[in-house]
Amino acid sequence: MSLAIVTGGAGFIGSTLVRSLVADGYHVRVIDNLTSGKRDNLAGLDQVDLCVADLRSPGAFEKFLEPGAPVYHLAAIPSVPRSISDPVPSHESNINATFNLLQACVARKTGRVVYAASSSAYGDTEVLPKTERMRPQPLSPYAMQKLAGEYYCSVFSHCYGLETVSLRFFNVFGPRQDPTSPYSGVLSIFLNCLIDRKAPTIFGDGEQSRDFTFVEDVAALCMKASLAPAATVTGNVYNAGNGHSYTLNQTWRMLCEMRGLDIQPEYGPPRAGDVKDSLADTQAAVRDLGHNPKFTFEEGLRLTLDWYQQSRGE
Ligand code: UD2
Repeated sequence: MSLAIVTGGAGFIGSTLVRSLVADGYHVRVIDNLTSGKRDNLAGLDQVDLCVADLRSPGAFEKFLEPGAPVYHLAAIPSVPRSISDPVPSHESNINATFNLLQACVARKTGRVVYAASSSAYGDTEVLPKTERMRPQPLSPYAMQKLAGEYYCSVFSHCYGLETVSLRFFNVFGPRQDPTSPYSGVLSIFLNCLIDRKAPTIFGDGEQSRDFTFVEDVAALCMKASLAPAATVTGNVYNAGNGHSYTLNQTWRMLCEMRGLDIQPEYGPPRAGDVKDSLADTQAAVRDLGHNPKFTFEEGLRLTLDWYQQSRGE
């Protein structure tokens, strides 16, 4: 049985990827420090070892890497506002830990590293959709940190021959996304407000747009990125988006319609570091990686809503 390694595999996106890998016949080794990841996210999976280790300490995890095994690097501290209010931990986890991991992958001669980059790297562009050829213009420490990780991946490909592919995730949502923190992804918050029949708070006028991408489509793309021809993809960066965007106002209206409710959102001040509009050009990922998102936004929302209801026992 083939081995795959997933950093951050006990987190929301990581654990979905782990499930997809297991379904594909892999044995998966998860490296996670369990700061935001949860053992529960991996419950019921036999083909998984959880190695609790922190990538900020190089000596702590190198032994868990194996020659030739593909590595999916999803461990990170997400959130634009968290990186603004408390930049040191996210700097250490998003840049230093990524550097440590890449060095260890070279030393241990692992297989290809697929890196979870972020659409935030684009910042505000004059033109939509956002293509990989555009100059990055990060607007927050988080965006800058994720961009630094991409650059390190490309540099490690060029200088050390480590195969890497960076995927710029576009606002991933789905089951297991934790709605309980003030830094939680907006859809996890909206969906739980909907279940509670409560008004969400929208930061700004709600006309900002996002290319919300269902987590299973992102997991599928990660696996494709790991297997795509090395000569075509090594060292490259690709958009991992759905290719459609919705404003927050539209999204909340859609959710209310799904439930036959009419709840007006509350509005608060715009958030520092927020990107105005986000929409992925997916052509390069389709061409080079075989990206083929299967879930429309509405399908993803329904599946996620069902999951939250079940997990809350409703
Ligand atoms: C960024 C990245 C995303 C991913 C993520 C990780 C962009 C466009 N996207 O997501 O790809 O890397 O960071 O954290 O940069 N909001 C509300 N009310 C709430 C919560 C959020 O109005 O209760 C707004 C928020 O101001 C923003 C939008 O919803 O305009 C999305 O916020 P988010 O935190 O879900 O994700 P975002 O776009 O910062």
